[in-house]
Amino acid sequence: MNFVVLTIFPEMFNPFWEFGIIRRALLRKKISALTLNIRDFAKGKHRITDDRPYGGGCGMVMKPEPLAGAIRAAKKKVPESKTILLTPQGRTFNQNVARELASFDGLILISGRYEGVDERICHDYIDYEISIGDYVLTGGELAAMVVIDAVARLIPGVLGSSDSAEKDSFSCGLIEHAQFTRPRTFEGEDVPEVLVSGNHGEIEKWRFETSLIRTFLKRQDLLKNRSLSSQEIEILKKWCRDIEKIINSGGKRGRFSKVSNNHH
Ligand code: 4GX
Repeated sequence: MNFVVLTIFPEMFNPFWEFGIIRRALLRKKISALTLNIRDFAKGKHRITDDRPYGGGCGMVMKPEPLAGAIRAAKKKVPESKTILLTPQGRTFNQNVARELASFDGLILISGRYEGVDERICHDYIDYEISIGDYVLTGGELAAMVVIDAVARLIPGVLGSSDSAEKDSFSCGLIEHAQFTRPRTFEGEDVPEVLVSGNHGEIEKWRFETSLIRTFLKRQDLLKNRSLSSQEIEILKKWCRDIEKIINSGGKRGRFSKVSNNHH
């Protein structure tokens, strides 16, 4: 995967390329990264990239000519690429969009500043308009980093086998199971017994059940937008039965009174 970023603040990306998995992926040539300064494609002594909006009003608009020049230069560097504008008007970014983008050879990401870019750029040069969420940033740079980060880790060889992308949250539409590491007791709270049992079948079962229940408790929207497997239906039914037992017993002490210690 070849990433090209168009921005008037290329230095913002330096620390992003220089740490962790992104740095390793660059060193191993699993991805490439290039930032082009839109200002380098602006004409005149002052290399101005913005101008006042036609029709008046506050704020500034990114001029079309420098952006068009930068996009043409980016396409020359990475011919087989899609062009993405980061904008609050775009399609909301999620794991499915990340997967779709990861299938391309290259991505040209345009990080705009000011109130936006000239509409004629959007019409003629852009394949995708993407928003990373419904809030307003001061520029598209952080949004581009979010997209690059999520896409890069889907490229084969970018993650080590120990942190495979298949087992991640969202890859199967559920959030992750709870995680624990040493010490076994932390501030009076123990690690669930099953995780130290050494029984891998039981551990897998527990993890699957907790990720399903955690999704139900924290992100019901994810379950509503997805079909359930028969195994998942069985787990949810078991929880329904357990809840009914509590209700029918009037909550007297018994097998279910310690449910809050189950680390779901
Ligand atoms: N998800 N912003 C872009 C300037 C702008 C406005 C319109 C093009 C068209 C954002 C987001 C975001 C603020 C980045 C406005 N550029 N980008 N910028 N949310 O809020 O992606």
